[in-house]
Amino acid sequence: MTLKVGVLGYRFMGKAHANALARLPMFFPEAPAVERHVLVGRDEAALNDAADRLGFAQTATDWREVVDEVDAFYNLGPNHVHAEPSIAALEAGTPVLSEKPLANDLESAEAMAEAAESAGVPTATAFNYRFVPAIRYAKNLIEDGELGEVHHFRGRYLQDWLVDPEAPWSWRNNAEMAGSGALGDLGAHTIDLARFLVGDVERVSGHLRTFVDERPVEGEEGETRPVTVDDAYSAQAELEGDVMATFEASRFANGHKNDHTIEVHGSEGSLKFSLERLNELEVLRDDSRGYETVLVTDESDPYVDHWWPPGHVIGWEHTFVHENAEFLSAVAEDRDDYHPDFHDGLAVQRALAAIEESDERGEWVDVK
Ligand code: SOE
Repeated sequence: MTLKVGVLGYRFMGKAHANALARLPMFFPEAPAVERHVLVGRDEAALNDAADRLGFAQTATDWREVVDEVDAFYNLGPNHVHAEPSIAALEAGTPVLSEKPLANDLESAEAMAEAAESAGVPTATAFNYRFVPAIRYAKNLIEDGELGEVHHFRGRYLQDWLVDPEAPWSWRNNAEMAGSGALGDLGAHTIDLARFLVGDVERVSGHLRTFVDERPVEGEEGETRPVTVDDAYSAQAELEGDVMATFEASRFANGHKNDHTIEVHGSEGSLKFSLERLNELEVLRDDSRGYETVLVTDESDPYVDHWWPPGHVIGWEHTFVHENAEFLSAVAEDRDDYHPDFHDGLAVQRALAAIEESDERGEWVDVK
């Protein structure tokens, strides 16, 4: 059986997922056969060009024509577009992958998770960093008790693409469209990894900052639009199991391009991960004098046997291949054990909302 995949959105994430779908037959032959069946977008000229480049059989300008005639619907649109098409697909019984964060606000995320519950089909929130071999290796270390009792989780996601005040305005700068800025775009990934590696976020104290409050509109000489979301956030948090956590993300961290780092400290050891060195994990074991750099490229390491011999490293794009292989296998087998699903996406959205509420109230807030 070949799964027909319909995809809404054809820019950055459209390319990442189309590339992943194209890699499956060669590197994950046990995953279901898939067809890049239909690409959805509004601008017909750009859409047709993208469909050719990304290898889609056909195009559509209205997602309503697509959601009930594909075997899986990928919603890769801006955050404010995640809810309506995804809920319509679920109501038609179609499994859905939505890019992260799940939505632009908590109410929409709750509606998406409810629709997923009612539909009873696989869903995915595309937190792709769960599919880095080194992150899976880290999870296995923690679950095997190698770090002992976890005391600290520390996550930072630093970029610098907006530090130039002349960098143009985009939907990511608008509260109605994005929901939040660095918090939802980058912090969502870190909060999801905290849930994956350690436990749920129970209580937060958040701080948001906007450094540049208006930006030029690309192609519109002299026109500017307001920035209504955060450029950076930091938060302290308590995680399930009395774990002390700190979270931070910025789009103004000069010199950092896509620097997502995770650190976990336990009673018996510690680990450190950096996305800019994603094939490695720094591990401190109880009896060692210092951190050991583990090159996570052995064939016994998660996902590595699908690629190359030890030391032939992989990259950012491979995380999408792993994510697609896992999700589409769950779709083909109609399994309900795929994670991160819409309920995981909602749990992250609740933490995002609590961080924003804490910033507004200036006090600690429980994550409901
Ligand atoms: C922001 O620039 C961004 O593209 C995020 O939206 C992605 O989720 C992240 O993986 C890389 O950076």
